[in-house]
Amino acid sequence: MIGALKAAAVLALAGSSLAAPAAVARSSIPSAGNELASRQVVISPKVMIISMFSPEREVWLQPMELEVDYPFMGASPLFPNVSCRRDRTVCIVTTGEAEINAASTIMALTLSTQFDLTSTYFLIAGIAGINPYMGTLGSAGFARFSVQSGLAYELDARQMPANWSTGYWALGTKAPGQLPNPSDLYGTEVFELNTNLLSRVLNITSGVKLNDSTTAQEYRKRFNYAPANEPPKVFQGDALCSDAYFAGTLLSETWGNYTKLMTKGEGNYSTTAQEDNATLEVMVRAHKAGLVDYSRIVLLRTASDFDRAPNATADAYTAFEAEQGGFEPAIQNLVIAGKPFVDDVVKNWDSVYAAGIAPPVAGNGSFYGDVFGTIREGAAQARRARRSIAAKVPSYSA
Ligand SMILES: *[C@@H]1O[C@H](CO)[C@@H](O)[C@H](O)[C@H]1NC(C)=O
Ligand SMILES: *[C@@H]1O[C@H](CO)[C@@H](O)[C@H](O)[C@H]1NC(C)=O
Ligand SMILES: *[C@@H]1O[C@H](CO)[C@@H](O)[C@H](O)[C@H]1NC(C)=O
Ligand SMILES: *[C@@H]1O[C@H](CO)[C@@H](O)[C@H](O)[C@H]1NC(C)=O
Ligand SMILES: *[C@@H]1O[C@H](CO)[C@@H](O)[C@H](O)[C@H]1NC(C)=O
Ligand SMILES: *[C@@H]1O[C@H](CO)[C@@H](O)[C@H](O)[C@H]1NC(C)=O
Ligand SMILES: *[C@@H]1O[C@H](CO)[C@@H](O)[C@H](O)[C@H]1NC(C)=O
Ligand SMILES: *[C@@H]1O[C@H](CO)[C@@H](O)[C@H](O)[C@H]1NC(C)=O
Ligand SMILES: CC(=O)N[C@H]1CO[C@H](CO)[C@@H](O)[C@@H]1O
Repeated sequence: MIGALKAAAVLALAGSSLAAPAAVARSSIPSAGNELASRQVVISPKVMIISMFSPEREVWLQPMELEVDYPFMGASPLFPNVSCRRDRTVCIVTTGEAEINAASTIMALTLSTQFDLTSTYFLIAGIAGINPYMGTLGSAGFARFSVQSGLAYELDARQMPANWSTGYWALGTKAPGQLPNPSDLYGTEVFELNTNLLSRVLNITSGVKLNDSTTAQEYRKRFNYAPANEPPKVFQGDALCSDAYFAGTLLSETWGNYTKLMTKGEGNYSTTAQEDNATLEVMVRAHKAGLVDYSRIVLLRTASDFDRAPNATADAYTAFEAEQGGFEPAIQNLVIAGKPFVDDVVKNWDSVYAAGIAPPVAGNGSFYGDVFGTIREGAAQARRARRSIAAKVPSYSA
């Protein structure tokens, strides 16, 4: 099976002007004392784009020339290949939708012996619902926090205590608004990314002109407040991760309140999507294993639809079903907002990105990594991990 995959990857390169990467039989790899770190076909991209389904994937293929396919074990049955530029500096993986697919695919990718991802930057780029107080249809939000909604108790709101504002409350607590004891945390509730890398990304992308549609322009006018009724912009806003596709003012406020609660007031619920908590949990584990550098992750969510109706009296279901015109601009804006970062990594690899951009010194209530503080040492830990893995990866990389 491994041999077949390796052969496919090598075959895929036939016709490329580049030589195929050295395919080294497992038996010839020097024993490094760490099987996970042994690599067979070393593809070490500078950037790996992480998309979740076909439209998010296809929009990148032509602009980034991602035309060489590498099948890998454990990939989504729908998306069996990582696709790379011919020089293999930039690649894309597609996880399949929602948390289980995201976790499974990214775990398989980080454990794959075909890739060395220890220095790779990851751009998670997907579409999302949008909080109208933070953005609008087409907006592109780069996140500091990703918060998971799924770890909650729920009563149907028709049967909740009369003085409650929502039927959801955090696991291990007695009522909405209560923070779980640290001992009750699962560890996937909140993830914080490298804010120093985020600052650079926001700087690079602040001027970009985003795509829009006339339907979206019309729909936006129903909101009588900004930024919902303004043209889309790049902004900083946090992502909420939920397998259940919720909508309406009350649930949106529920998860906005929950985001504030779980980030100790520092996060602003902005976009809502289905995968990020799962992807980031894998990245924390892979970082701890020395397989990726968690400080090199950027999370972009572009808005395809509003999470709620234009006003509190409008019918939530009608708004949910409405043709809002945000889908196509959101897909286009993944590339429009994300490509400047990808290009920056490739262009400034030697001067900036190879060494990495250290996250802030953590430990002051920071959630960098997961809420457990699994990798809270941050930059120092990441660099140590990278050095040690560099020593283990055979040096025949293409
Ligand atoms: C995956 O890559 C293989 C090898 O290049 C190719 O034959 C196959 O069509 C690709 N599958 C998809 C779904 O793109
Ligand atoms: C709701 O009512 C219960 C019982 O009367 C009380 O203990 C609780 O503090 C109230 N909760 C809120 C959020 O007011
Ligand atoms: C969110 O929190 C605010 C402020 O505490 C509260 O007024 C509101 O009812 C909450 N919304 C929901 C849906 O729980
Ligand atoms: C943002 O970019 C400008 C140049 O485009 C540069 O002068 C400035 O220092 C940058 N700021 C940060 C925080 O990177
Ligand atoms: C948005 O992208 C579509 C598809 O590429 C294009 O046809 C349209 O002109 C773009 N609109 C704007 C306002 O950029
Ligand atoms: C984001 O949250 C912070 C902290 O709660 C708050 O000060 C800030 O105004 C919020 N920003 C927006 C745009 O809502
Ligand atoms: C609320 O939205 C509905 C549907 O868009 C609209 O018919 C109604 O006039 C709006 N109400 C207010 C007060 O803006
Ligand atoms: C953390 O706290 C220490 C001591 O108060 C301070 O020196 C350091 O700058 C703080 N770091 C951050 C990232 O706020
Ligand atoms: C609701 C849900 O599926 N939550 C998941 C978030 O991701 C972590 C890690 O993969 C899972 O443990 C949770 O179950």
